[in-house]
Amino acid sequence: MSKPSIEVCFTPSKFDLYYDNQEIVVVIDVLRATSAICTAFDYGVSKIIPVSTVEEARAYQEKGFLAGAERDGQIVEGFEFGNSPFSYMKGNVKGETIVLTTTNGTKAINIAKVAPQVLVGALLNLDALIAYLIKQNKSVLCLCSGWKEKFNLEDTLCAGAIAKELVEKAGFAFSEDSTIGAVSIFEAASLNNFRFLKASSHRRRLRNLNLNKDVIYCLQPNQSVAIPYLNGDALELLAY
Ligand code: 3SL
Repeated sequence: MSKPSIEVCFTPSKFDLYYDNQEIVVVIDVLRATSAICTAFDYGVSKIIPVSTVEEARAYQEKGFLAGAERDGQIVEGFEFGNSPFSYMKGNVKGETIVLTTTNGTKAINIAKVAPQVLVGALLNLDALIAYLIKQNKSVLCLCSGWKEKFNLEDTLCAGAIAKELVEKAGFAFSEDSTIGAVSIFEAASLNNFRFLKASSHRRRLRNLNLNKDVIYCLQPNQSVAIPYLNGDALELLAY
């Protein structure tokens, strides 16, 4: 039997080039959507409905849903939540269903919907996710959310961490240069993510918005064992 593969796609617009119809897709948006989603589940949220546009989020809000919306790093006016993991730590989300739209992350999740299984990945849930993927022994595609279709370092670094472990610990195969590049970026960071990403574009953007605290939180590996997965239109917590 052939070995399962692990590959990395750097941006959502290239998804069709890399997706092969059968892989588990892990959507990654380290700063900050997938980190905020893991945190919301850690703090008891029941479901998150990821939508691509502010208009869709508003339509849900008008039907009475709690909703979060972020664009360019800031909470969109009129919404309860943005994209900060800390906004989900206040005991205000327990048992709730939240509709969420973010600049890149929720769009990437919706693009990945064609896959048989869509999981949410971040540095925060890294080891739990890797252990789960190794157990499945199925091919995996890491989809980096990037920034407005541009490559970014933090999602690639996280994808590289996943790829390296799947290859070294479980013998997954790979053939794409994007995967080799992602692993090299993870190795170059040599576990000092904060320093490695110092000059990165989204760290600068979030620093200018006084969101350094969010960055520090999101760049810590293994603070969570939550693995959110897409069940129809909603993310739920995987029981594994
Ligand atoms: O791009 C996204 O989906 C967001 O994570 C961006 S931000 O970190 O909220 O600015």
